[in-house]
Amino acid sequence: MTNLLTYQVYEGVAVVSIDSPPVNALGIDVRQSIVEGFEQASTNADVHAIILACSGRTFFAGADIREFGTPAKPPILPEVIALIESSPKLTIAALHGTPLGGGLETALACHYRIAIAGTRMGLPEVKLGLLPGAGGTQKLPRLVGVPAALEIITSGRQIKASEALELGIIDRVCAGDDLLAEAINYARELVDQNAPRTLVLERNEKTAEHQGQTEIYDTFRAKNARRFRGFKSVENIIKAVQLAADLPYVQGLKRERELFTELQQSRDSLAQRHVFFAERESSKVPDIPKTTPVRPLQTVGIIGAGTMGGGIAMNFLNAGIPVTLLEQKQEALDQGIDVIRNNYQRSVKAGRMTKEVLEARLGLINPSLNYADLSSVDLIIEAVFETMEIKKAVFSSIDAVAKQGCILASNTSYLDLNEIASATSRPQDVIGLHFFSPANVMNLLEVVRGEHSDSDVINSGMRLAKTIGKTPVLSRVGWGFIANRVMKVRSFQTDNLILQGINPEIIDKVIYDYGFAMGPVAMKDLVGLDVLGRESKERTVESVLVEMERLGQKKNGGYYDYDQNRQKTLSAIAMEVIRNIAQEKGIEPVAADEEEILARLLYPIINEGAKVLDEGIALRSSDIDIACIKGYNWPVYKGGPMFWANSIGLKKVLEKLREFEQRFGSAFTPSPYLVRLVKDGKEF
Ligand code: 3H9
Repeated sequence: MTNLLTYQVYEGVAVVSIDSPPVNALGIDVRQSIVEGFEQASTNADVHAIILACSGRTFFAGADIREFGTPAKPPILPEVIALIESSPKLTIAALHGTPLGGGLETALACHYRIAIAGTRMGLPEVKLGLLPGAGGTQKLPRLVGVPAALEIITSGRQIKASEALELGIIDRVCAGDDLLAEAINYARELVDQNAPRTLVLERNEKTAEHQGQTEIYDTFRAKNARRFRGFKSVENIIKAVQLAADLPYVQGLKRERELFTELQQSRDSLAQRHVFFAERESSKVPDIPKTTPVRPLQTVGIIGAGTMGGGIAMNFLNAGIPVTLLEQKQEALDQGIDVIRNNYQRSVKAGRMTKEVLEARLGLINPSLNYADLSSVDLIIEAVFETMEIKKAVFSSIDAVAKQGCILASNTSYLDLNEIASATSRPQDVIGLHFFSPANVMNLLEVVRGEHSDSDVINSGMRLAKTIGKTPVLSRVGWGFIANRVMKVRSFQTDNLILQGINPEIIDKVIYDYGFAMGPVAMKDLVGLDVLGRESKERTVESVLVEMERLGQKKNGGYYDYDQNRQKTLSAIAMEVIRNIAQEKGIEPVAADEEEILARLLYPIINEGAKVLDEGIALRSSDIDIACIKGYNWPVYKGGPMFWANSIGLKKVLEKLREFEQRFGSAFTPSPYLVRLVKDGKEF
């Protein structure tokens, strides 16, 4: 018997229980253990029912993602599932934690499923650029029908036990919290009643009504076209679900396997698997062990109720943490709270929140005009105007009132955190908590480690990210930290390309086609040209457009004109301004095809990423990937700039940068770190 398996028989009910921390992923040892347990139980004449369960945190949380890309070792999961399905005994899966992907597929091989309340199950393979490849696409529609299966599998969402019961994915929710005892009783009940032993694969009643229909899939595609754009796995999922309705199970299963294999070998899935592990890695700080203490986080103070401060506040309110929101003037405070209320009201209108929840969240705000009201909070986040003078004054005021042990955080995007910390008597308590706009939506939290930040303060910053549902990335102090710094170079190159006569629409198209939601020129218009050009004293296209009161989408259009439906057309006025500025600066037109435009826009980001690593600002290249994905919506199926660079080949990237350096100057000078990596034949 492998040491992952516990096999016990309780008066005719065998319990096959697996223990493989942390999440009972279905790696080779786990698969072997299941087979071992089932073989024993299936051949034992005294056993009438078999319960498949797991100990630890969760029922199998899916296939072992680390095994993908390595040669498959038998028994592979579909074989294990077939073995369970061939058992002559009554079979029951006892679920807890997060039965996901292959885990749920294994449960669907049993005749019955019981789950403890709090269990969250699903088929999240889409998030890894995959589809459920062990029967999930063929079985879920048989249980819940085609429309629900399409929604569940393409979203990859987790379903609560209560909803799973309603949908028919499971058969019973435990009344109490002793899963095993209730599963054994349930097994006895089923045996006593001589309950039917129908396998999910034999059930066709839910799929029959959609057999031969194509419209349902086309409508689903069209309705979700925007959300699905670029995700190849979604198309394979839709095809596979259609097969469940149209083909006998065995044939559908065979096609599912082919569609799965195609995805598993794709670059997109490789990128998404990289992102899965990168996301988990980013919260680890090598010199700060997990055992480092965390400071309490019961209450928060936020200084500044503007767009950023309000958005930051919402994160804590959503997590049930009271927020003291501080402003200088009553009017600004009222306005800030109104914006928060309006944001929540939009959720209520969309049916994502109840009025009671809205009121409860707003009830957690303690509005204030007085620094003294921050004296008892555990964490203070400053989100005021981005100038050093103001930030230092605010930190000095915070220092005067904050209790001992309070974490003092700045949301600065570009400024020197160490200088800000120097305005206090306790730089060890100061960190950066850099949120990305809109702060209640974007998932990135850059935790900035100051020169003097204490380990427990950094650890607390990393942990609090999880509390408020963000992914933390640790950054050292440096202009723009990680995400803003590396992405800023794209903006700079966009300006250069425009002045060299490249059509802004083409620039936007290239970036959109790569997978971003919006091109950089359209993005400028969205953010507001007045906001962008603030630091610059130079006469630029944007400064002239702002002089002309063309501020972007919000007023008179910018690079584009906008109709009442926000449909855009390139502005003749803006094009004229571009030509004039190019002439003033003596910039000659340059021809570039789409491939070159893409390289000129994105290779400098890779280069800047190399510098960020070389300077020790970021801990690892995968952190830069996460920062760009979570902070700037870099398409997840490209894996982030550094992963993408590896997949292109660093040698090719370096050669291009050198060519651009020759043609366009030092903005493309390769980072010595990148040069070293190529010389040593290494990757990021
Ligand atoms: C699949 O099943 C394909 C099949 O359809 C077909 C097959 C033929 N594998 O997230 P956490 C590790 S595809 C390997 O921090 P949490 C994770 O890396 C799979 N490792 O904990 C981390 O390691 P470390 C479908 C895995 O409590 C540790 O476990 N399933 C796997 O916040 C703890 O993870 C999924 O996509 C795995 N499957 O969340 C589920 N899962 O400590 C993916 C986790 O070294 N997993 N690890 O950093 C999850 O969504 C979350 O991990 C889970 C726990 C919700 C389970």
